Amino acid sequence: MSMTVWALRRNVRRKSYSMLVRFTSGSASSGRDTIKPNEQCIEKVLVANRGEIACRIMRTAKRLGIQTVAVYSDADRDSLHVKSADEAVRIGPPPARLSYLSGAAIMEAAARTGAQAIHPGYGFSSESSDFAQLCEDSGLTFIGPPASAIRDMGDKSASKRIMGAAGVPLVPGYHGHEQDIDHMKSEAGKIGYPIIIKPTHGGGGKGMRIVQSEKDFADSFLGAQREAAASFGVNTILLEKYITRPRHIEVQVFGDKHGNVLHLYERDCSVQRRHQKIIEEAPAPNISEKFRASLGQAAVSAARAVGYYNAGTVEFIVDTESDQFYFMEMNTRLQVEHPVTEMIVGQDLVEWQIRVANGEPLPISQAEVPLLGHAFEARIYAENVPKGFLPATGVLNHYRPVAVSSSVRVETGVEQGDTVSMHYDPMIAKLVVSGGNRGEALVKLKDCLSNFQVAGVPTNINFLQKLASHKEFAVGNVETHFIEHHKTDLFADESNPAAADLAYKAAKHSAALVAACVSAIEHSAWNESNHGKLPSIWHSHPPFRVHHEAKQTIELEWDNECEGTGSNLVSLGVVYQSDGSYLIQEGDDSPSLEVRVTRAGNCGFRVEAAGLSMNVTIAAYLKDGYKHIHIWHGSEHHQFKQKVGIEFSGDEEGVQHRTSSETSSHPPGTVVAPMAGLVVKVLVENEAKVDQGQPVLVMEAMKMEHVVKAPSSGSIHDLKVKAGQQVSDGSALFRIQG
Ligand code: MV4
Repeated sequence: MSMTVWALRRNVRRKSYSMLVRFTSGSASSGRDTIKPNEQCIEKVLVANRGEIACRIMRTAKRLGIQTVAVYSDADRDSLHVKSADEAVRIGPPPARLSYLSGAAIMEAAARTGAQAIHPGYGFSSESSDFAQLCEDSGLTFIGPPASAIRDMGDKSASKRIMGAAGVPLVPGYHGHEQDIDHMKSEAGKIGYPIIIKPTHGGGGKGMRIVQSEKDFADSFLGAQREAAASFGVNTILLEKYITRPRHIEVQVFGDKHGNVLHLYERDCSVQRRHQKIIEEAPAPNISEKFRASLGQAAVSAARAVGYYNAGTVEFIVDTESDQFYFMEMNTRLQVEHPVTEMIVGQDLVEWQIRVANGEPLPISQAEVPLLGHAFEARIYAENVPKGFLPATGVLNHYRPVAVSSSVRVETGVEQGDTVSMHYDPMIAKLVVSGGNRGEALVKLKDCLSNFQVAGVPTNINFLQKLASHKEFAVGNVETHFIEHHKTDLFADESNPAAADLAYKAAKHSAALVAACVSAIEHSAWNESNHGKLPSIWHSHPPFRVHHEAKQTIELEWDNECEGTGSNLVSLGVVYQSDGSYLIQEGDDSPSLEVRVTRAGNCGFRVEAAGLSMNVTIAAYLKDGYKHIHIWHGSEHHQFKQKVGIEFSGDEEGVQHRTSSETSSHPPGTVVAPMAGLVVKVLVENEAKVDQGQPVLVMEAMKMEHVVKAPSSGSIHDLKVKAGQQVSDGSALFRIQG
């Protein structure tokens, strides 16, 4: 789409960026502005970032025929952004200040690879005027705004003075240099309480204080000063009238080096938590065309006031009581949520950034900016929602984002098997969807969220689904306190027994499907392990009946998101019937469910239960002495865990040693196989005395070795497995007797 637009302006079709540069250099008359014939030409770009944004920038660079250089810390050696680049340079150890924030290491990487330009992405050095200056001083093109604009906008008081002078609406407030407490207090009195105190440098809500009345002013002011000094190295403060129920609406602006500035409509980013945006959308819902046009004009005035070029965002808060909008700050970078704008204007903003950095004029005029429907972005984080949104780390044992299309984008920097580390932002992916209107886009958002599969680390996907499904969200009633105002609807509520009962019923049904699918895996694993050793008759369909007519018990513990809601144990009887189906019975007196299972590829199953046929995905992994099993079907996702009877090498210290006696029908002290796999080595013999933690045998599954250790000291009995033997999940390996 964007290529077409650029091509149309110059009335020529192009395939690569270098062709375009040659063309524009020689055809100054076709552009809005004269382009110098000695136009610089970016042929190799270094991306000074990691994760999804590094991948996203490199994708556009590649499409334009530009070579890409990634930089990486030791924690990211095998990351997707490194694999996505033509070349990659190690820049230091995991801590960002020693790698991604090291200007010197990045300059060296650029020199070593011959990159002519640096794209900073967002975060890290993207809003450092020093870094922008360092690039220019090193003869590199900084793909971003002029260093002076970064500096101007970095000081929130200075930026407000500039914007006020340019006629951009400001919240009544005080942005002066005089910082004496008595002077500030009298300014606060003039503004009228409640007021908000903000540090002039830094952002993200840090150091901000809401003051309800004059008696609280001194404490809040001094506290904010201390926090600002500690966090930003500058203790200057500004004061504003506090807007109680604002919306956060920001306008995407773009300027070129020829003085052209335009806006690409607005995004509503009101749905946030602790200044962390969660769902963003474009355009903003429930605003008039007139209001939209005023916002756009104010944003363009703001950008012009600082001689802006490249991508920028002008942030406003909108007072939902008075419908007034006010300038808050200007972000001088490409923002995380830029894809929702790209979706509604059909443009590639990274392409615009590169071309503008290269000296080209903007490809379209304000009047030519289309408004194509509606888009949402949901940020998928590795975090523990019930534990107060604590950032989570760990291995993405199962990672299957939704399929992308012209209306669905998945911006991600990770793959299945990657580790979400503690060193960086725990964002796993951005899910971006668009539709002809808000309703269509919202349906798609909910559908994609329910099909976005992540297992291994806890995520906020379920929470995002609740947000997207909220009735107030459906009608676009968003504001910055949305999550707080609707917390009873958004968080699992123990005090609502009807809802809890419904959730438990749904989980129990999913558990029955898990039991059937797991049994099917065991059966086929058994068949595969005996392949070639049994007459061919056993390989016919239905598979060999391992436990024909015998009742097996599977116990699952529902990993309920809502803690403390009583027992989450589900005990399931499984009977394999002669027609190949499974009879699953929950408890002893509930009716049994007949389930037919057909395997459908890796992790996939076709399942028919009580006449309902559906696609099911199952993922399982071992962690912290538990086997975790996830199931996805329809719009449901449930997770269960089972205690495993062994400990694995590589497990964390202090993990409880567990034997199957607590969970199954094996004799006490039995150690069971945690998964279907191959016994590689048996290290001890029957009757041998072993110490607690001593390796007994080595298993291999999924190309990984697991050392099965003695759960306690004692002697080994009933050790019947031999090296080379395939064992099924949960089967007895040996028994330990104290
Ligand atoms: C405000 C405000 C109300 N009144 N300014 C927060 C981040 C920064 N970019 C602007 N922010 C705000 N500025 C005035 N004059 C409300 C916010 C705000 C907020 C404030 C406290 C706690 C949570 C908040 C969430 C979003 C916005």
